[in-house]
Amino acid sequence: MTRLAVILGDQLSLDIGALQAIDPARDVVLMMEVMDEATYVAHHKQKIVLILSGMRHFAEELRAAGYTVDYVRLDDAANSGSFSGEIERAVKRHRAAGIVVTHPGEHRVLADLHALASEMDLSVEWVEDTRFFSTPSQFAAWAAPRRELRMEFFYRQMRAATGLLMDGAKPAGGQWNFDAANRKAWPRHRAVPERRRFPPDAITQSVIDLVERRFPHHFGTLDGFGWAVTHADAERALEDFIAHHLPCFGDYQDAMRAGAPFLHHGLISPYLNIGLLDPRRACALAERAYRQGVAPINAVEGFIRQILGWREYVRGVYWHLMPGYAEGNALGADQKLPAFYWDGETDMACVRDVIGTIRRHGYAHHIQRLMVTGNLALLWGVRPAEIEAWYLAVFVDAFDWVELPNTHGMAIHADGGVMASKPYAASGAYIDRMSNYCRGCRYDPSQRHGKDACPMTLLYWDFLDRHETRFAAHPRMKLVMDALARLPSDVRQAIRAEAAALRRAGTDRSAGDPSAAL
Ligand code: FAD
Ligand code: DLZ
Ligand code: SF4
Repeated sequence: MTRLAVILGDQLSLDIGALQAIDPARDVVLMMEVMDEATYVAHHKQKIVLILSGMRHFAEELRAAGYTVDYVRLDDAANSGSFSGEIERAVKRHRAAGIVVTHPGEHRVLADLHALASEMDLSVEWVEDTRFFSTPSQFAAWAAPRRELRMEFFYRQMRAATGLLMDGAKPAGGQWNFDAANRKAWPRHRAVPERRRFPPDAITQSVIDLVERRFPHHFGTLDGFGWAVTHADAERALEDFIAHHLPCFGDYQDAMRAGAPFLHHGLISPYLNIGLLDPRRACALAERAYRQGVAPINAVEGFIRQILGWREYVRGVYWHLMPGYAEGNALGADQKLPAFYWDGETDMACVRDVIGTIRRHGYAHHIQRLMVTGNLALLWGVRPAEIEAWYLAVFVDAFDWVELPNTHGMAIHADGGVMASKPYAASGAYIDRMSNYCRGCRYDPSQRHGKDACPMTLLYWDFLDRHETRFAAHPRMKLVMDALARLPSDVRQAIRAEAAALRRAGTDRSAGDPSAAL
């Protein structure tokens, strides 16, 4: 009897487990465009286009490869709007004996599918997602005996296990990590490189029209949509990056520049996350560039660490600690998300630039996510669930397994130190050092309080003040906590009062959250 291989919108890989487990001559591939997935948070318009167009192109690829594909479109009259509803309908339509599902990337979807299976008494074959270097159970085995989890040690084990960037038992270049070489600011007169983008074809254009029609109130613009939506174009994007940008990736990995969102970053996370690119291929091409002398070790090690280290590590943390992980709020953050996260209307030049970039591209690079929008949410004390829903909505590459640990753990320290031993809190001085934002800003990054005080700097000292008891004895925060203790009490009072006034001003209008309209 027929079985259905369920392929979700982030499982667009020809070698995905569910496709390997079926007989193409007898079984059917089920793909479903459903309202629930577009609206559980109000995703950026470009994210919906990327996924639906990626799905439609992938369905064509599967048909060309000999699969029978049952593809449910968003506008199909009988579309129930949910994965569960569509699987139930498809099982009846095909009188299917059961379904085959590759382990989904989100706990929410996994729980729904388990519930459906038991309600329908449906036979489900669960297949491992092999598109990662490690499995959740390997991570759990690594984590079990450890008192604390640190990416660096996981990463070293992954290097040794895969042989990536290894010379025998030793790390290539003689060191595991070249991060210290990767903190240059963008030189003032250095030209900003052009990046390859992919103009919409007819399929993508019809999805753009659909999204404009069905999701007009969602965040972001579709003007100039330029993401790849096929394997072939994603491969071109990767090759372009390796040839033209990888050599400088390390040097400028942490640099930020107004009006220049991409610099030498990979721009490949959406493709890796939905299956248009294979992380093994990305790492292999990067290593080849190093071995051929085309890219230096600090660049290649830095790039491979992001994929083999951070990407695998956050996924491991997610499946190891979910669902409880999302519930933590170690710093007692209780503030509403400021309205300018949605409309960018703020005098903070750094925040305005980053929100504008996200609106235009559904993208910001890592340091912008961590040290501008993330740092501000941490210092502001935004409620974890609100800032996490924002990250999930506004980035084209956002899926719970990767967004949640990065936001909840790394950016806002809501996990109390599982992901990072100390909060990534920084004042305006950090942003001034790594960008040209402050030169175009009405605030002064060196001022802690007063009318010209930089909000990042003001809130940084307020953050230390609010959490003095918690961090006073933290060995890696001793210098700043000592500096806080030396501040005169009237200065500390002024910081508290001005920070409270800033928070009130940021949340006194409720502009913008498109999820509120759902
Ligand atoms: P590059 O800088 O070129 O890096 C190469 C690749 O390494 C990326 O494509 C990505 O696959 C991987 N990578 C790098 N850093 C990380 C990381 N910390 N975690 C996982 N993978 C990493 N990444 C997502 O893919 N989806 C998210 O929803 C997401 N949310 C984030 C939220 C916050 C608060 C922060 C601080 C980071 C988040 N990241 C997320 C990680 C990182 O910012 C993006 O992967 C990266 O900016 C994507 O752009 P790029 O392809 O140009 O990356
Ligand atoms: C994000 C998304 C959107 C917007 N739409 C769909 C869809 O219509 N159909 C689909 O299969 N997947 C979609 N996705 C991606 C899913 O949310 C993602 O596959 C699950 O969350 C599992 O990670
Ligand atoms: Fe951002 Fe402060 Fe610099 Fe302005 S002065 S750009 S708010 S860090």
